[in-house]
Amino acid sequence: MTTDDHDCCTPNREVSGAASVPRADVPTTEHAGGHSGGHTLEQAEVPAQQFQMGDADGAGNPGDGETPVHAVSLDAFSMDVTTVTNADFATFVGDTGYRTESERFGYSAVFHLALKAELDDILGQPPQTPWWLGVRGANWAHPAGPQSSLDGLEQHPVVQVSWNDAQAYCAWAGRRLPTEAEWECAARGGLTGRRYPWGDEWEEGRRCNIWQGRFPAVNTLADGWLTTAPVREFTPNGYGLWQSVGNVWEWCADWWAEDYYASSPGQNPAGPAMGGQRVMRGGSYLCHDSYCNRYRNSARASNTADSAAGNVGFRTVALT
Ligand SMILES: [Ca+2]
Ligand SMILES: [Ca+2]
Repeated sequence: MTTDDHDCCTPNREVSGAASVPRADVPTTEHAGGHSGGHTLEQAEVPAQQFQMGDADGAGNPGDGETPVHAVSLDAFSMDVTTVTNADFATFVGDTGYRTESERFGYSAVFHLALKAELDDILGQPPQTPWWLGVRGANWAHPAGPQSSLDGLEQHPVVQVSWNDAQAYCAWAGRRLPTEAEWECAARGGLTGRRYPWGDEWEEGRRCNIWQGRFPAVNTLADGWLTTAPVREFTPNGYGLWQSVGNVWEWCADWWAEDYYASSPGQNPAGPAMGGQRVMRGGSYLCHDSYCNRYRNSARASNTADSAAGNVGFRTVALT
């Protein structure tokens, strides 16, 4: 079965936490400085082009709005070949003293099998997605809970970062989040109408980091990873992008709207003018063929801008 909403992908902040946890101040980008020298990720050059955006093979979930397939023209852009790593994010935090939203709220969402915390630290458990736990002390530096650390994870994607946190990083780096259209164009790697960044073939455990086994209790680890993999595992696509599908969801700049493709502009679409949630793309280590097949080029999901979880990160593009 597949789910009709996005709750399986990541819980939102209000659902995963306890009602007793106070709201945090919304962080600002007061540290904006355009210190692009601090952002050193290798770049993929995506040429100006018209591409076919959307689900061409009917694999999409009802309600995700992956259709109609439509032509989109984009200007050229430069994009990080990987998601921002823990080492990258540590440079940003070291330079600015920025505190992420999970630190300000005091908790974040951790997948149950990854938990490294006392039971007392579990503040909430969404009834619809009980594999997510709201965990006190979980944040980017302690992604699985207060007893976890980043030791050995320097080249893994930063996680437990909200859309607002990603914006703050971009402001510091002098960069921006990709639009949803840019993200899909880059993920397609120059191929047309394919399901995955490499084509249509599937080789279990060989192509990307998702879930194998019986979700959410049994993971055979056929691809080697229960949670995040290093950002340069598997094979990059035709533009040199690593792991656009699988590993971690990636925040995009756009507001979310299920029906956006029916009316989106054909030239450099930047999403609806307003909304309640932000777009995420690419799926994560929790995706599974039988439950949440959103590890595809055209798959779409969303969450509130203050939400964070252990399977959501981001990559950036250059300002033009
Ligand atoms: Ca895996
Ligand atoms: Ca990804």
